[in-house]
Amino acid sequence: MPPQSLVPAASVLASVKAAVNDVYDTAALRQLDAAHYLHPFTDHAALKSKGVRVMVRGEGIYLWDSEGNKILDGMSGLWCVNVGYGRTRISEAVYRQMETLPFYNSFFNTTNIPAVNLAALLVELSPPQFNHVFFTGSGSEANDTNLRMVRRYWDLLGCPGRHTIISRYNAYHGSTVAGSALGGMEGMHEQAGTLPGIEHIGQPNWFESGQGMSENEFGIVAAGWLERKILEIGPDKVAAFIGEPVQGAGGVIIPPATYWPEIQRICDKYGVLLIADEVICGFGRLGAWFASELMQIKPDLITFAKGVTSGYVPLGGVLVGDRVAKVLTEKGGDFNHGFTYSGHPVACAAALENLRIIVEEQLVQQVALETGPYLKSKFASLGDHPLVGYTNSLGFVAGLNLVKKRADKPHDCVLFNPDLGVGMVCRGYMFDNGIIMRAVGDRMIIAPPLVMTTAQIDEMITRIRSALDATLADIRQRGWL
Ligand code: PXG
Repeated sequence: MPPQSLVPAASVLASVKAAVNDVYDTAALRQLDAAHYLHPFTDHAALKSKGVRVMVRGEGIYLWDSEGNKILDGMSGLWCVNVGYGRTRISEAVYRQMETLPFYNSFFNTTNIPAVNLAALLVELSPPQFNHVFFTGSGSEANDTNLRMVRRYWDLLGCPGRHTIISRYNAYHGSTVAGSALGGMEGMHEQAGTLPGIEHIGQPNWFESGQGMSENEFGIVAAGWLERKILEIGPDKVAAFIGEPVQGAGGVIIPPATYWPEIQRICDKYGVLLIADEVICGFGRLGAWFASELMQIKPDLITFAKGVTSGYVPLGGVLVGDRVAKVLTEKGGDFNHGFTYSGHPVACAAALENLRIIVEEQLVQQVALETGPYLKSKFASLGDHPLVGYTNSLGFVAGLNLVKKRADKPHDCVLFNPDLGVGMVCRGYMFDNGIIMRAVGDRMIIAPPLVMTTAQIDEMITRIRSALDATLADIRQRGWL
């Protein structure tokens, strides 16, 4: 008799039915999901009553669910499927690597070929101060690495008191203990607490906080909050400042042009390391290989993940600039940090093929010069809708604020009571209109795959407009207007 523990596993496997002609048993899948699968960032009681949407297939910029609905993916999965779905080249590269060497670690004086090649390629694609890469399995782990690395850097320089990292409210830097503490999400801090030695300043959100100022005036004011915080803590205690060039999960907050150069000036003035979290912004998302180039900053560390593999296989890491790498590599001693899957050969093989596609299809140039500007003008045209108070975009991210009453000046718009959840209502209509658009409060955001064509942008804007019309009709009926 086999041990009892083998029996249930075998019975579950036997009961999982394959789809026949693309017809899925959605009810059964929903039931199993509700019974066993704890989803990230999810209210499970609410999810159980609604039931999940089961995604089964992707091709280009489109997804299909188990009920046969075709949906335009305006969010690239979760800000990551930059080259679109169904790229056989990546799956073949992964298959080849799995057949050759599915895994070996990078500890104990060993390495593997895809990791070496990927490190070299990332150095070639990144700004000139970067000559080293540390691999992780995710963006969260990469930001944990940043925290460990900058503290190690200052310790090696004989400044062990210089451990504080300054971040921003409403930032997202991941969901590990360090990632959530580095981030500035209230809901996460309430549940996970923060960590000693991490401080937060305000975000450069002109729509929310820039009343009475031009965007550029506000950019200088918001950057000034960093200087104030450094002086409050004491410059000899501040290790680094971390920020997303454009905040993603916080609602596509595109800072004024004056913000980042002023942040750089302040970091330089006090010798504070600058960390650009480019988990979303990197690999062409904003129309440059790295957003730091666009923002005219020279970070010491860049966090990456998502677009490096277009999400086909998990991979993250940190680009380590010369200032930090020199101290880490020359001062000697172990840096006691790393993960089983640091430099995973299969993930690195996926990244290499993904980056090859981005280079060969000139997707970064396409977003910078053709489709990004096209998206900008089309997205801005939504600004005449009675529900839309403010739109902006950069490269292939864009956002619009739903307002109760629109006005010519964004700050004169009347906002909805946030407790109504107008954004969530609108998100539902987006789904119904065959497009995935994310709601962050009452701000609706997109980050489409970089392969999206101008004709597909037209289709996306048409779908968004219909969903806005449906939202307007609904909330009128509810008496919210
Ligand atoms: N930094 C940034 C800037 C991110 O956007 C992470 C770090 C963490 O990466 P991992 O791979 O550990 O998830 C992210 C992730 C959202 C949403 O709601 C965004 C992310 C993750 C989950 C949800 O927009 N970004």
